[in-house]
Amino acid sequence: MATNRTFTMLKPDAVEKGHIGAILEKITAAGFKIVAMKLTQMSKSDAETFYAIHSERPFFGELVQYMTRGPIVAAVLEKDNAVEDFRTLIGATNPADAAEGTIRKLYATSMGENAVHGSDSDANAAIESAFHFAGREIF
Ligand code: IDP
Ligand code: MG
Repeated sequence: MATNRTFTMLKPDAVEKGHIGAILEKITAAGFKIVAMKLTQMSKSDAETFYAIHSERPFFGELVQYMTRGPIVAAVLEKDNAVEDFRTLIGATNPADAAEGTIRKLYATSMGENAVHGSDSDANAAIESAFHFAGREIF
């Protein structure tokens, strides 16, 4: 996958609160092009695999419970410098620390329920996109 792409999820809290449209508007207004997108729900084993890097962390069980409790929007986004620029757009993991105007500052509830995921590297963007999408679903 090209390195000008990143992977995102609008997490269950954002979907439950009806924030899909507002968040997608922020994303496209910031210059990201949507090249794959779907409403889906992760199983327990999906979430355990997706977040395997955090399996030893004390919040892992809570994270899996949260991420599987309802539908998410998964998407692949394209823009120059996509990974870094998207992390800037979403803001810090803890919304209390997130900059004004960022998606997490606007829509996240807490460190755990923080509305949106953004890949942290080009390599992880490719892995995470392939986890959620078949090649023919990415344009
Ligand atoms: P990131 O999403 O900003 O990259 P990570 O450290 O990779 O943050 O953590 C992955 C996800 O795990 C976070 O987005 C959040 O949903 C959850 N998480 C991280 N730290 C905590 C915590 O201390 N308590 C509960 N959930 C957490
Ligand atoms: Mg992360």
